[in-house]
Amino acid sequence: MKITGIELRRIAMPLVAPFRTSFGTETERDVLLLRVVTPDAEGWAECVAMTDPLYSPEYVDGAAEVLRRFLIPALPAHPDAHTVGRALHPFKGHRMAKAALETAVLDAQLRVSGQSLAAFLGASADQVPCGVSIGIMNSIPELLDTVQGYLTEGYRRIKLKIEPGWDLAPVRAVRERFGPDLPLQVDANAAYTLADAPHLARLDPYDLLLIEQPLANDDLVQHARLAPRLTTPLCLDESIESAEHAAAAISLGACSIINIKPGRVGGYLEARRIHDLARAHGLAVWCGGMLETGIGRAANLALAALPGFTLPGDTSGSHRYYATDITEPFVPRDGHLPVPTGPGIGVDPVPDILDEVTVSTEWITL
Ligand code: NPQ
Ligand code: MG
Repeated sequence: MKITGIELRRIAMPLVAPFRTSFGTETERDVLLLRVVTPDAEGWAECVAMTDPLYSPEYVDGAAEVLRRFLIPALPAHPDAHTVGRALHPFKGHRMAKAALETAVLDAQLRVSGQSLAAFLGASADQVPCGVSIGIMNSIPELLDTVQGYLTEGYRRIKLKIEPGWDLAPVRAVRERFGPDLPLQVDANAAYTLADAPHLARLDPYDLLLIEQPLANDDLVQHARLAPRLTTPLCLDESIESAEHAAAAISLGACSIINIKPGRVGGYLEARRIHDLARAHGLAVWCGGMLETGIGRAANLALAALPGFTLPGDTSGSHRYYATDITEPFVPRDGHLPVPTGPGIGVDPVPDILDEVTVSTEWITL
């Protein structure tokens, strides 16, 4: 497949409500989109890096720079999704930028061959259950109202963001109000240390599905020490950047569940490797989210349809984050989203909407 050029497009997407985590509050999503142009098709992808390097070291301006300066110039003359990964391998890190480039090439390639991303990856489901991630709130009553709203919309699983000072009380309140059958989990985004183990063990009575990334990104060994001190299953997000990291975490006993985000691990092929490895070892995986527009959301739904994704993901409907999505919105029905069936990621940006949110575009001729 010959690529004639690649467009880098920055868009600004206002969030329906501020989203607060242990590392900060977001009110607008600053997204880098890639459009790979070939004589026969265009491929789209979304880079999940944030404006600031708060979730991981990557950030949007850095991702755009590494793409234009190193990654795009290193593409093979006739790339496909497999050869892209190999060509980018010499460059260390920058997995979100690499993931976006590989995914855009893969989308173009699949649109040419007429195959859906879900079929390419080996998906076994045609719809996936929706979970929702709920930010840190100003008060418990506000939190309970928010949870009630999502349950009314049909969401199947609730994830509460936690941090020191906002952990036991919100979990207790949600459990008491919505009962023992609500699938409930928490995400600390690395806000604790191993010294907090006795405190985190106080979450045990609330029968959570899992606790996600309690300790720092590079604290695999400390997570392995923490895991046996909790009855709540330990899930890793930020710590797992590759299948090698997943193998290390599994052999250390650092987690029993993995949140797979294709951007964090360098793309959908690496995400599938982690799925395969986890499945072979009997670990559950689920598909995380990075406040994606419809472009990234569509691709995540394809991944979440693989057989090892046995827990609901952060694969919410478009309106969880955006009043107007850049694609046809994904709207949950009966608590599920459909896995796209069209060629590639199966969705396209709506040109007028895309233009309205576009901040800048840059064309790179190959
Ligand atoms: C997580 N996501 O699982 C993250 C982290 C996260 C859905 O909980 C802007 C862009 C704000 C990306 C906040 C969810 C973000 C972001 C949090 C990602 O850890
Ligand atoms: Mg997380």
